[in-house]
Amino acid sequence: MDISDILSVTMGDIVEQEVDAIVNAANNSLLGGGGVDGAIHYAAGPQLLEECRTLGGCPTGEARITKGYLLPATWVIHTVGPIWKGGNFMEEKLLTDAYRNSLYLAEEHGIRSIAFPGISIGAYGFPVDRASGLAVGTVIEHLRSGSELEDVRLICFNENAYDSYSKALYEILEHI
Ligand code: AR6
Repeated sequence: MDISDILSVTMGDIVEQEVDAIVNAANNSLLGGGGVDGAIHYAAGPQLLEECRTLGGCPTGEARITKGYLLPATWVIHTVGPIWKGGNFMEEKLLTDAYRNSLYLAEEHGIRSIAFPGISIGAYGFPVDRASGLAVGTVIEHLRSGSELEDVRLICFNENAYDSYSKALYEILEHI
């Protein structure tokens, strides 16, 4: 298996991705918000919020799945990244958990293609260079442990994020 055939870093809007599942960087309520969460709810339509109301929220680092409604994606995997509080509050473990639990949930639902935003790097303030290394490292570890995923996209919304996630991917691929 060649990781670089499966994992990619691209600039784009996650709501436009034609994949089995997109991941939402949500909050503990799962009842919507700003940033990518707001964009996903807007594009999916009000039925997404109706289904989210039935879920009873989501602890930080865990993930929940709903349908994609008006999105091109069939599913939305909602995960909650940590709020950055300086680095001593399990932020790195919780961000790793958010990626890992989203990937597990995807495998459980037979999902083959998935797109992630930069979880926690917006309103939640996680330093981009640390977040990108953790994101890429966690996805690669998952892909190497018997995954059925064929297409994993890390979608960046600005050039700064794009540079950081591409660099992390390049550096990790060079060392495996
Ligand atoms: N497609 C891809 N990436 C996007 C899009 C988009 N359409 N829109 C924004 N981003 P954030 P967080 C990028 O703040 O840090 C919400 O209010 C954005 O540029 O959306 O995990 C939730 O309800 C940034 O790089 O998520 C929570 O309360 C990245 O997505 C809180 O924000 C994540 O930024 C979660 O904060």
